[in-house]
Amino acid sequence: MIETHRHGTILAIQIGNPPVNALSEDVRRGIYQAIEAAQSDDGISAIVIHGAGRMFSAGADITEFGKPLAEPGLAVVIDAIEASAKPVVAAIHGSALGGGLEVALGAHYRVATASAKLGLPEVALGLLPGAGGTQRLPRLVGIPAALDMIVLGSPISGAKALDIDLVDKVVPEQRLVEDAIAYAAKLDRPRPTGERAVSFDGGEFDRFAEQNARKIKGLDAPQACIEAVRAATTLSLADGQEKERSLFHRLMDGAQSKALRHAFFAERAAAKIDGLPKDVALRSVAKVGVIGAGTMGGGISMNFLSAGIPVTIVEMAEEALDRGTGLMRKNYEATAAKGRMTGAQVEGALALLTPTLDFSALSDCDLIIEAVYENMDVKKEIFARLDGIAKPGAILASNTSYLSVDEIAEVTKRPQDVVGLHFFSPANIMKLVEVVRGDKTASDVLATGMAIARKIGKVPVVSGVCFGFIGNRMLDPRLEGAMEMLLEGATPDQIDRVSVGFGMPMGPLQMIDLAGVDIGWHRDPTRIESLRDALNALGRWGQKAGGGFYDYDEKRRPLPSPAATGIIDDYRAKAGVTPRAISDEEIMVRTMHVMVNEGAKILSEGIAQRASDIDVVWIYGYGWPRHTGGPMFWAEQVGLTKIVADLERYADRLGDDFSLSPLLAKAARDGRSLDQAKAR
Ligand code: HSC
Repeated sequence: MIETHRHGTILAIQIGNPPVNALSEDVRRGIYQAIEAAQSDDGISAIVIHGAGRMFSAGADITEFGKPLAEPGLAVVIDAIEASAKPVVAAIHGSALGGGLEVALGAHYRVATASAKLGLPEVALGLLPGAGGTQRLPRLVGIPAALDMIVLGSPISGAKALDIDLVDKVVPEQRLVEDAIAYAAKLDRPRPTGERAVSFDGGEFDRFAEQNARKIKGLDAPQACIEAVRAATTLSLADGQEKERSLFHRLMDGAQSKALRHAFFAERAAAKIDGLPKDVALRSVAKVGVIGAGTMGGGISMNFLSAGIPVTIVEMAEEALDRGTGLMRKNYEATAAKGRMTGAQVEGALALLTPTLDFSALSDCDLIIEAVYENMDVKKEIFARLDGIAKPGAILASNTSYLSVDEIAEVTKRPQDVVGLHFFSPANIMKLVEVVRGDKTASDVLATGMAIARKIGKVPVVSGVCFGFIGNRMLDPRLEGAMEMLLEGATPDQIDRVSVGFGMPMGPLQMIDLAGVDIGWHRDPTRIESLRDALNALGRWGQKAGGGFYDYDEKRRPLPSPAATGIIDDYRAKAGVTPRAISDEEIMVRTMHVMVNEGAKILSEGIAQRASDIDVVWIYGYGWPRHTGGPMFWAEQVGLTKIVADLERYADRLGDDFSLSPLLAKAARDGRSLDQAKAR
């Protein structure tokens, strides 16, 4: 765990706790003992702390959270580092995150590689830096930079850290330890961070709160982070740390941190595929083909281009191809205008794109993704053609959001090479990719699908084949419930407010407005068999048509629509429905609980490998509020017994298609989690 080496009079303390050098009990004890022993060793003039392997340290060992804290605590170790009478240098490569950076802040001097990542991401776990970070960082870099790093959790590079005086020197990675030792050899005294005063003018907090109000609204941890940093401006290090500690414990015991820590591990668990050997050899993906230059095809292509992977994009007509590539350029330029890309990066990405009308240009691609509209016959025709031209071993993927990957694979002579790669709109931004495992999908194809999704910055989750896979299958009862309640008497605003109040980015009807009220519409304005038909017949197709359930202002904010209200009232009257009052509780059950019920079915059928995979799908695909942990975690926190009781209470309003998931009923009855109930 901890190794020490002497280099002349310099003691190097190496943290070795793979894979991320988490500061587990043994590591803490090892550092503490080495620092203490060095104090009375006349042969040691200075100390260097560095990490073995990929990084300095990813911070406290999150797996220890929730268990009794074993001594020495991290704050004690860091205080001992700072109190060292011999200068201590932290030598940082890879990542120094959370408690890892706090160790470096306790050191008297810091050297880092230019590409190292330094950050305090505790806020993403619903916590704050609890080992002195909120007190030491402002003393080193001032309030504005400290607030950015602590409250927003955004890491910075070693190069940027040098600019803001967080590190003293940037050195090349291959000479990190050697240069840190040489640096330490020249130091003659310690320089405790805690002895510095914080410079501030008082206005920093208000300015920060104003600029970031939207990002931190309703979240416990950012508020506590601000409070802790504020303490650094008035209290001594010791008193500030005490304040920090009490805020840390309050957050640790709260529901939000529990949910956020669940989300952290859920995301990593999703990377693990049942029944797949860990060492399965991946197929190489050096060139990608995309069929269809529509919004999805364009967005999907951008992900690969941005990751430096060449893309050949195929369309049927010149006009569609030009429109698609034009939109990609526009999107890239918008990103550049926000300062997130340079002009050279935009041109570099687009230079990797080959637009063509020639289908056979896909013959040298390693992965080909079909992204045309949802029609099984069209998809089958494309895959049959692909089978004829794709090179042996190429992965053939469909971006279908509902259709059977097995049925698509059947038209080829290589169903083992076929997989679903379901991106979410807008595909260049949304992080989720459902990697759909067909009956015959080969292990290496599945594993490559997961790996390539990660490579382009996505969060992949494996789904089995069913109509709508994990996400859209759960979306269906949610949207249906909303439409039915609208007919029964609720207003769009009343329905959506329940979801938005819960923390969703938008309600179900706002979502239909965004996707298009006319999706799947028969396009016959005289045939009015549903409320949706009635809206469509009068051109209320959603945002793209200026309005659907809502009108929209120039900032695309939804406004109550007298026109939509008129159409809804009229349709209700014609359908003989007398509107009734609908409670927020009923809306909750019919838009949220029904999803949990469908999720439980998805789990019991093996479409999702584990309940937490479903949470990841909803957090990254639909903006489910991360601080509630995802729908399945949320349901378990509410209590499955309550979820079941609520569903049963409204059973007669849930429609003939509704049936209670036997797995959900069993888990509730036995007082177990859904995964436990499934395993039995
Ligand atoms: C913290 O530091 C709190 C402190 O402020 C003070 C606490 C003191 C409290 C005192 C009381 C008052 N621990 O992500 P990967 C695992 S909070 C344990 O796939 P990458 C991960 O689960 C911490 N395990 O790798 C996975 O395990 P699996 C603040 C951790 O290369 C494996 O390592 N720090 C862990 O893509 C590989 O991870 C953070 O929030 C940890 N800290 O990314 C940083 N970190 O293989 C969290 C990772 O079994 N970590 N694991 O699935 C990360 O952001 C990423 O892991 C890295 C590496 C960017 C480091």
